[in-house]
Amino acid sequence: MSTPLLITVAPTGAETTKADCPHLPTTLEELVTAAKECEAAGAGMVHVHIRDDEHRPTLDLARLTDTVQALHEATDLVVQLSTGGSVHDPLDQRLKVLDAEPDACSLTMGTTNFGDDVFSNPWPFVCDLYQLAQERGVVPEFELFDLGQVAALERLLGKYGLPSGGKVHVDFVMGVPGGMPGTAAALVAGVQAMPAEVTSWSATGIGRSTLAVMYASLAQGGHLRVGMEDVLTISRGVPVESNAQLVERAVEAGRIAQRVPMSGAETRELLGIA
Ligand code: KMH
Ligand code: ZN
Repeated sequence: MSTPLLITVAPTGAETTKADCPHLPTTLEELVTAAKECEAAGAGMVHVHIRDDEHRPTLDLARLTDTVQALHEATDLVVQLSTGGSVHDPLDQRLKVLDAEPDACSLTMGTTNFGDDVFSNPWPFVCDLYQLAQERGVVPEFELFDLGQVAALERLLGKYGLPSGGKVHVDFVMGVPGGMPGTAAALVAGVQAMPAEVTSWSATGIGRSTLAVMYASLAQGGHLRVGMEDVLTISRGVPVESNAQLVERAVEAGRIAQRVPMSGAETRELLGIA
């Protein structure tokens, strides 16, 4: 019997420049094309950061709204907007992301050193964003960069109850310089510490930790996030050509583990999205 596998694709991120990586989907057209290819390859959800006309990260509301609509028209993927944005985005703008009416949003459970920068997620902001997501019926994906953030999730759920739809989906983002390492040992520790309310979880390893985290997640029955937000080489020194290439690799790893990729409709059911 095969078990379903959610593959979330994070095609763009906020950290890589178009100049450094011309294959990065930074325009709406490129993003929609990438999303369609990734859906055909086996993705069920897309985690979205957008760029402006100069390919710089932006949280412009009109662009975000157009992006959600375009992705809904072109695919059946669950559209998850990033509320993390870039390390330079102010907290009030990050709250306004929900005005674009996505199916889902990322919600990071605490402040993390992020390379030489700080990814700021103070507790009052986490609480405001969570309550706003509950009000708006937007399903959060709780992004955990560190083990302390697993405990913060338990605290949040204890204080404010379950998300819209009643499901609790977690994504371990591992291997960020400043966060937990992208190792099997760290993932085992994170999974063991998860609150009982968690109904599904995935993991992604940044950079060279990508394969270690992928196999560790599959070994524990977890789901996967892949994409050019997280890794830009397919093997040592070999650049990724497309996001679909990373989804295809995840599908293949899942196949060996007897896991079958979930469609957008199945992903909606998993995450409690109406
Ligand atoms: N770009 C990072 C600073 C998220 O999308 O919510 C934050 C990030 C997390 O990528
Ligand atoms: Zn992101």
